[in-house]
Amino acid sequence: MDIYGAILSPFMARVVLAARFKGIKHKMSMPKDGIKSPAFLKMNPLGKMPVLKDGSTVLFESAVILEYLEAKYKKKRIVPSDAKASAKARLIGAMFADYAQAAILALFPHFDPAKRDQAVVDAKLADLSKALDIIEKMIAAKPYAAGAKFTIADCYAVPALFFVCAFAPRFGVVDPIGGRKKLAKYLSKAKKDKLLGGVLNEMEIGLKQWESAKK
Ligand SMILES: N[C@@H](CCC(=O)N[C@@H](CS)C(=O)NCC(=O)O)C(=O)O
Repeated sequence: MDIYGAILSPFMARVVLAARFKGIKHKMSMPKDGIKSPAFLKMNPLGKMPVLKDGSTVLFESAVILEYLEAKYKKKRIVPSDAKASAKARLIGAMFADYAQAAILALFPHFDPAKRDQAVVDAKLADLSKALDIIEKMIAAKPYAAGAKFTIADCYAVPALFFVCAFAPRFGVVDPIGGRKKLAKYLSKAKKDKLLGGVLNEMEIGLKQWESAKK
């Protein structure tokens, strides 16, 4: 199986986490001529990463890819079979992806302090803070996001937290986790976890490469 994209992308990282957790043999790579090349656009007309190629099956949209992996590789599940536990894991995942990560990504066009729209920045930072407050109430951190076991919630949580911690300080939020104790505990445990910590390290390396390529 091939997974196309770069691990720095939180959308890519969530898929890689699921594939590694499930022990799926795969190759991770950037498409040879980039994500806007005709060959890549044939696989994903949106020209976005990740793309999964499994034999004749070609998929894009990370949430759909996660569903595919879960349906095909059932031995190590990322979605609990119990309805309540499944909803809990999905809800935590949605808070990270659709609110915390989305708020950070919305700040990207405002990197340059000289060109930024401060009103938008303030609004998005408020959204981020609200999302993290809600997550603080929901997250288990025991040690995983939804409880004692790795779930889909962790696939969404760790890449989103990486982005929050890497980019919020650039907008003046020095300590984005703040006094949120469970979130801080979760992140500190994730850093020590082989799978989650490994991806956090790779994202850090990816960030450094991205930054030096921009110079
Ligand atoms: N909804 C998509 C979002 C994917 C996405 O936005 N990927 C970014 C990387 S972080 C990308 O490829 N952006 C390039 C572009 O939009 O031109 C998913 O979940 O897979």
